[in-house]
Amino acid sequence: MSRKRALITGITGQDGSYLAELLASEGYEVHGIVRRIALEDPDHRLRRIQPLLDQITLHVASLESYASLHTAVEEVQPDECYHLAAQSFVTYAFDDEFSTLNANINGTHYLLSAVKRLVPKCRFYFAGSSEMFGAAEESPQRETTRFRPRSAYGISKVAGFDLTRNYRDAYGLWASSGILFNHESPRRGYEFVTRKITSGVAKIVLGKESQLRLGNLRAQRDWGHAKEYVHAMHLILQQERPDDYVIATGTCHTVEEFVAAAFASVNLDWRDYVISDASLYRPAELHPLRGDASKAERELGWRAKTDFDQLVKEMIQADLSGQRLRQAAS
Ligand code: G4F
Repeated sequence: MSRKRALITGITGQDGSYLAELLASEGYEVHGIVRRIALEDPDHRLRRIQPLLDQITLHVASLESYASLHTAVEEVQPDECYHLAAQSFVTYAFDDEFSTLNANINGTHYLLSAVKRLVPKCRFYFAGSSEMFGAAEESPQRETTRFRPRSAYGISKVAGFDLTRNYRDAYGLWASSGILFNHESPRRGYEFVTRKITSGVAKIVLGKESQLRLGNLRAQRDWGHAKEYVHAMHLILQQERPDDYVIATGTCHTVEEFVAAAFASVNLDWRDYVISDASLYRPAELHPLRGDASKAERELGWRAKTDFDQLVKEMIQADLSGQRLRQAAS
C-alpha cells in the first residue's frame, strides 16, 4: 500500500514541527508549506524542523495567495491536510487587526477551496482555538458552548471554524476542527507568556537578567503539552466521520501560578524578580477559560497526560540547557 501523504501549513511552528515528527514516525510522506522568507533564513526559521529536513518536502506558498496554495495542493495531492498556519500571537492581533483577519480568514478559505477543487477526498483539519470562546457564558467550555470572541484573532478563528464546518455541510468535504486550549513546550515562541517566563528565569539564573516584566498576572489559562495535542489532531482525522473536538486539560492556572512554579523550580522567590507592567495588559482579557475534553476522551481515546508542574519543569530545564550552551559558545 502506498504511503499516506500529509500536507501541513505552519510546519515550522511549535505544533507543526511536533506533528511533522509524529506523521513521519507513522510512515507518512510529509509535506509542509513555508513562506519564502523561511528558506532565506533557514537557521532561524527552520530550526524546529532542522532534524527532519531530509524526511520532509517543503513547498513555498503564502496564506495571502490563493494561487500559491492551489499550486502546493496540486503538487502534493494530500490525503490529509492540517491547516495550522495563522497569525497566532493575540497581542499582534490587537496591534494589527487587519492583517490578522486577512491572513487567517482568507488563508483558511483559500486552502479549503483548493482542497475541495483539487483533492475532494482529502481529510482537512482546522486549528481552532479556545480564543473562540472569549467571554464564555459557561465553564468549562465544550463543543456546544457559544463563541463570544474578544480579539481579532478569536474572531478570525471563529470564521475559520465556520468556513470549515460549511465546507463539510455544504460540499461534503471531510473537514474537522480541533478547538485547542493553550498548549506549550520548549518549542513555544518567546512571545508567549509561558516561554517568556521560562526563558526569563533561565537568564536570571545565569546572571544575564535581573528582572522579568510581565502583563496581567491574574490572567488564567488551561495549559497542556503541545506534543500531546498534535496526537489529538491526528486522531481527529482518523475517525469514521468528521467532527469538532475540544482539546484541553480541564485544569486552569493563573500566570502568577506559572511564574511561582517556574521560580520555585530553581529555588528562587518570584516576588524578588517579577514586575507586573500595566502597559503589557491586553485591551480585553478573556474570561477564565477551562476546557472540557470529555468528548475527545470518549470518541478519540485522547486525554492530557502531562500535568502543570511537569510542563513548567520541562520548559525550565530546556531553557536552562539552551542558555548554558549559548553561554559556553559565546
Ligand atoms: O501566552 P499568551 O500570549 O497566549 P494566548 O493569548 O492565550 O494565546 C495562545 O493560546 C491560544 C489558545 O490555544 C491560541 F489560540 C493562541 O494562538 C496562542 O497560542 O497569553 C496568555 C495569557 C494572556 O491572558 C496574557 O494577557 O498571559 C497573559 N500575560 C501576562 N503577561 C502575558 C504576559 N502574555 C504575554 N504574551 N506576555 C506577557 O508578558
